[in-house]
Amino acid sequence: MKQHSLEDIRALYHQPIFQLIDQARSVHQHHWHDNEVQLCKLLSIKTGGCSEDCSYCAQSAHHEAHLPAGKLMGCSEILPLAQEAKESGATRFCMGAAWKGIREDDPRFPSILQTVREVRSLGIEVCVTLGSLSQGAADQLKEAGLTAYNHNIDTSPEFYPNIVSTHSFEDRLRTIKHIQNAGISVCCGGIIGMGESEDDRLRMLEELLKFEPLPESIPINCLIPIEGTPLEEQPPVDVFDLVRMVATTRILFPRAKVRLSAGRSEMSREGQALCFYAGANSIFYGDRLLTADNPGECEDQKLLKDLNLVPLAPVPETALA
Ligand code: SAM
Ligand code: DTB
Ligand code: SF4
Repeated sequence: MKQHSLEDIRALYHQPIFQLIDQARSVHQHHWHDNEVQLCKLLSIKTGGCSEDCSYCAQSAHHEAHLPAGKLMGCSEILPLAQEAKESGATRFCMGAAWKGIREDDPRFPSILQTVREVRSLGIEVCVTLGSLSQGAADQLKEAGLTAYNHNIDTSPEFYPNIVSTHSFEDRLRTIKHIQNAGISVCCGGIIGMGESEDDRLRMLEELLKFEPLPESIPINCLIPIEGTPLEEQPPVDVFDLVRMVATTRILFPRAKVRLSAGRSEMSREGQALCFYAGANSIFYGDRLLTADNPGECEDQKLLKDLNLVPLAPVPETALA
C-alpha cells in the first residue's frame, strides 16, 4: 500500500477546497454506495465520576461542573433501548462507560459481556468504549461477539499531553493493540477544535495510518465546549476546516467509515451535506450523544431524505460470527 508522509498529507489537505472535495468524492464513489450513511445509536451505560482528566470531557471528576457518578446499567435495562434503536433504523449500537478502563477480573465485566452477547443477538452491530482494555478483556469481548471497540487517539501524540495528564498517548496505543490482537474492528479517531494546530490534526491522521489493520471507522468529533471544563471557551470549528478534515480522511482511508460525530447540533444542514458529499458516511443518530445534545431523529430523517441518503445495512450475521 502507498505510504503517505506528513508532507503528502499536508499537500492533500491544503489543495484548493473544491479540488480536495472532488478527489474525496471520487475515492468515496469508488469504495462505497455514495448514498448510504450508517446510523449508530449511542448510549452512556455508566455516566460521570471518571478518574481521568481529559480536558474536553463532561464526565471527568477533575472538572468543576462534572457530572455525578452513576452506576453501570444492567443488561435488562439496556436491551429494550437497543431494540428501540434497531427499530428506529440504527444498525450499530454503541455503549460508552466513563472509566479509565476495565480488566477481565473486574466484577462488572461479566455484565458487560452479557450485554454485548444479547445486543448482538438482536442482529445489530455492537460497539463499546470502556477506556483501556487488558488483552484478556479484549479476547473475551471478541468471544462475546463484539463488532468494534471505540478508543480514540483524539489528537497528535505531541498535543495529547496538553489535554490529558492521567494517561498517555502510548497507553491509548497499547489498548488499540490489544483490540487488534483480539481480532475486533477498531473505531478510532479524534476531536478537532481543542486548540490544536492544523498540523496536530494531520499528525493524528498520520498516526492512524500506522495502524495494522487500519481503523474500520474513524469518528471526527468537533469539540462540544462543556461549561466547567478547561476547554469551555474554545471557539467553534470552522465548517470548511471540518470539510477539509473529512475529505482528507476519506482519501487516506478509502475503506473506513468516516463518522461525522460530536458537534452536529451546532452545524447547519448545508455544512453537514458538504461533509457527506466529501466522504462522511456515518453519524450518531438520536437526540443524545453520551451526555451532550445531538440533532433529534426527526431532524436527521428529514436531512437524509432531503439529500436522498439511506441507512447503510449492518454487516451480515455471517461476517460478524
Ligand atoms: N472513557 C472512554 C474513553 O475515554 O475512551 C470512553 C468514553 S469517551 C467520552 C469517548 C470519546 O468521546 C472521547 O475519546 C472523545 O473523542 C469524545 N468526546 C468526549 N467529550 C467530548 C466533547 N466534549 N466534544 C467532542 N468529543 C468528545
Ligand atoms: C466518539 O468518537 N464520539 C462519541 C463516541 N465516540 C463514544 C462520543 C461523543 C461524546 C460527546 C460529548 C458527550 O456526549 O458528553
Ligand atoms: Fe473519562 Fe473517557 Fe471522559 Fe477521559 S474521555 S474523562 S477517560 S470518560
